[in-house]
Amino acid sequence: SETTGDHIFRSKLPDIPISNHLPLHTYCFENLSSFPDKPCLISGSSGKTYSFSETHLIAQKTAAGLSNLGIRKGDVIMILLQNCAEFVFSFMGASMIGAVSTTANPFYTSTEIFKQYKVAQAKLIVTQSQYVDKLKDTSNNENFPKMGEDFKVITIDDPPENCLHFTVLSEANENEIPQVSIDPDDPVALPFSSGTTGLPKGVVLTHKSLITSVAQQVDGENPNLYLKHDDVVLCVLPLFHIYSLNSVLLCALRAGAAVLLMQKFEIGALLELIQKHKVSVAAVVPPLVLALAKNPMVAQYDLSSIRVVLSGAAPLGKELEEALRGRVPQAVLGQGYGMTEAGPVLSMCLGFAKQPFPTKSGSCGTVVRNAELKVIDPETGCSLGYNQPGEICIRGSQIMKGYLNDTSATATTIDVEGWLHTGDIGYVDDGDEIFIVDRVKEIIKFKGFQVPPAELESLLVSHPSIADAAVVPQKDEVAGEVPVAFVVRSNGFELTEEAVKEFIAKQVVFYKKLHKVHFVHAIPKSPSGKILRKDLRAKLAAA
Ligand code: AYL
Repeated sequence: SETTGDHIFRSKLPDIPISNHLPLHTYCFENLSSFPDKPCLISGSSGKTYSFSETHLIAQKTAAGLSNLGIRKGDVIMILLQNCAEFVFSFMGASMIGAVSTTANPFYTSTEIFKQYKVAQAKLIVTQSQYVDKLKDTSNNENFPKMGEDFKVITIDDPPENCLHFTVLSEANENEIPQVSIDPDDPVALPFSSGTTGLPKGVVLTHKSLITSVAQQVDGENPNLYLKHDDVVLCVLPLFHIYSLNSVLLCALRAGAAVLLMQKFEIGALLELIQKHKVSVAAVVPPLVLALAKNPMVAQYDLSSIRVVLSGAAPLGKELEEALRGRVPQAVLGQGYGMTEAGPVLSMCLGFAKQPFPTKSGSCGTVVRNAELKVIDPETGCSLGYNQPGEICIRGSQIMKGYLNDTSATATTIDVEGWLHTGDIGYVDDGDEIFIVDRVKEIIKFKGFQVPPAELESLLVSHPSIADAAVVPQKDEVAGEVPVAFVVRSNGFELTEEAVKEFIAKQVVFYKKLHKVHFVHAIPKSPSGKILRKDLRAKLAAA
């Protein structure tokens, strides 16, 4: 169903056969018999290592354990964990019984967790004991879901009251996995994203989408992202975000590389682990590049094992890329460009290929193989050729099936011809490299994390003294962007900036906190009532 005259951009690598008829876990562990005893998961904090066969076996036990607890095909479990081996066992175990994992940030507030829990209709939550308090009802509302009754809670450490220990999963009998038949179009992952507009929505990623995306990166005779059996891939970015889940975990499992799990980012510990475990592939975000490029501690460590640095999730400045080059001169530096809804990877640096291509600084890579990319004029929808900036659209089997229970949001994101509209403005240069120059969607990116303005706006207008509000990004040296608010007070002028900031801070995870509040008399809007975000952004830039 190709529109005549569309200019379609393709990878420089040929298409490959992709085994996307398989269930995701079968695909990821398909090559296991050639490296059963190789390290698969390495815990950075404890040093504990699980081989590929151990990882596979514990995932199978976890599958049986989930089934014993009543989890059936199509059911959703919530993984509310920092990076750890149990994350992997839970995700793969769920896949094995046809269940779906919705991943959430353990730093979320109780309200944020329950919003996602409700929409996803999760039946069970895997977490750490320190987060269990957030799962308790503090509202005394009768309809509030109850721990142990409406949902089960499993903790990977000592279980508090009404919770079960992870061993009920990981020590179950793997021979008791129920027989389920999994269709390639069945969901397996349900990350949340606000996409181009509005509140966070469940992004339905199927077995087929994730296999296709992983294959586009690491499969074929000349993989776009070449991972070797002796690679150690750094997993410091959170696995609850699709970047790390897909491009680090699933890709490494498929390729037979080891994954070094770090619970959280701390520069000293990170450098120590890179040196100790001879990390060879580092997946990072621009603020981490900043730390590696500028922190004086880096000079005291041996980083010579690093051969690839992949940056993604937010724009990486050329200057920063050059600064990092000075620190790891032996490594290939490049970017991946992704969007949760796109499965997530749209493009990847071809300098990472087995037979690499030369690439340019500042580029986000070339469109992945087995996919089509086009750039359209945001006004007319007409497709554009080389070097002309417009909205980037992607088509292929890797993109999401749609938003969960939201056909209208799905229809505004994926058009009738199957093109997913990203809301990113970019162009493809003569060398087939993609450069992102702007964003037409609402989303604010704080260190690569999504901050949906609509969520903060709805919280703001729930305040009795706020009549109207708009939240937009402001450029920031360290975080890339930070959210700032324009607020219309409803009665008098008592409400202070501090009070507004405090009101929001109590209700949201740290990266959604407001950095500045501007009091205004009215929010600029279009005749149809849409906030004129461009005008507000321009106001900030001028200030
Ligand atoms: P979401 N450069 C500029 N902007 C980027 C880049 C990049 N390299 N990557 C992502 N973005 C922005 O859903 C862009 O606006 O997924 C995009 O629409 O949290 C938005 O972030 C999507 O945000 C990889 C590499 C996954 C990157 C990703 C990104 C997933 C972020 C796998 O290998």
